[in-house]
Amino acid sequence: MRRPGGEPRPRCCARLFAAFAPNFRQEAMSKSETIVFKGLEAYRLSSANGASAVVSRFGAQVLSWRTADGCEQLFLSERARFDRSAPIRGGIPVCFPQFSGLGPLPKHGLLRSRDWALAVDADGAATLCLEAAADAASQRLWPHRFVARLEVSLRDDGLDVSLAVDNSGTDAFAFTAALHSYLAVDAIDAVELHGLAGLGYRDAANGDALGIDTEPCLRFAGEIDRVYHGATAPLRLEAGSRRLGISTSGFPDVVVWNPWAKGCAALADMVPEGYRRMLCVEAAVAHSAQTLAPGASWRGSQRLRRLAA
Ligand code: TA6
Repeated sequence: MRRPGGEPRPRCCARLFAAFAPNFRQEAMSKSETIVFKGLEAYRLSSANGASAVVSRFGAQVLSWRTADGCEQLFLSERARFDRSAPIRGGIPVCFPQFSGLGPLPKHGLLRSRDWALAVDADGAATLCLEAAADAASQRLWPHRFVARLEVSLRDDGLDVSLAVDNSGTDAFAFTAALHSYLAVDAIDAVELHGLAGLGYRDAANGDALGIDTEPCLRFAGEIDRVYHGATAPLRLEAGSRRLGISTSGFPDVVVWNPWAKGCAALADMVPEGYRRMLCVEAAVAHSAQTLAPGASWRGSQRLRRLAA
């Protein structure tokens, strides 16, 4: 995407993308371009109505999603590190092949601190696909062959993010995974999350206690770190003037995380009050691992939609 020693230049691969994604419709004036964001090589997607998104090659991480009114919808910590020495705190980190500490691998797996390659770029369309495959480093820790693809599509009123995984090896493997979305809120204690009532969860903030959500909506007054099982119905985030619809496909679970004051203070890449302006609502495979036979593929996606106030 960059000329040697020169400025990044936009790429034009719309036909290639159309072959990859037959349902793709090129939206007038939508575009993708290569940019440098906080020193990292990244891609900016723009839609005709003025919405935009930024995706870093490092971690294939969405770092910004602005709706047409200019409002940033994702939280990105002021103290996030962009020197590639650590995962970036905020946006939408990709967790694979391990969610959190559910196994022997580094927390949240192997891909959030890795450079991904551009797989398909559609100049003229606000969609982009990045790819990361097993390499010598991943195989030292996890001896399986895989190809992971992250597809990001900016819509006029929303953002679709999909993670696809192929088992390109000769043995079956099992994985857990997440799109660890950090949603921006103005004040966490004024936030309501609707759609989880009646679901069972495991609460890592409470000794992995199991519970059932009996409240009509989730409100926040302290640390929360729950995996909701079988959370496949759409959710609605109400946070003052911010209203988001959150839906998933392929991911069976939803993780809700906020570290609150004490947990936040323990994170070097967060300002002390940072927890007040974020809520992670994550699309996850976390309750039970997903098994993938040789040659088989899996795909999960999270769709964020701005709702009218
Ligand atoms: O998804 C929730 C979680 O697993 C929490 O337990 C919390 O630790 C969070 O992820 C952030 O993890 P990180 O490694 O990015 O600090």
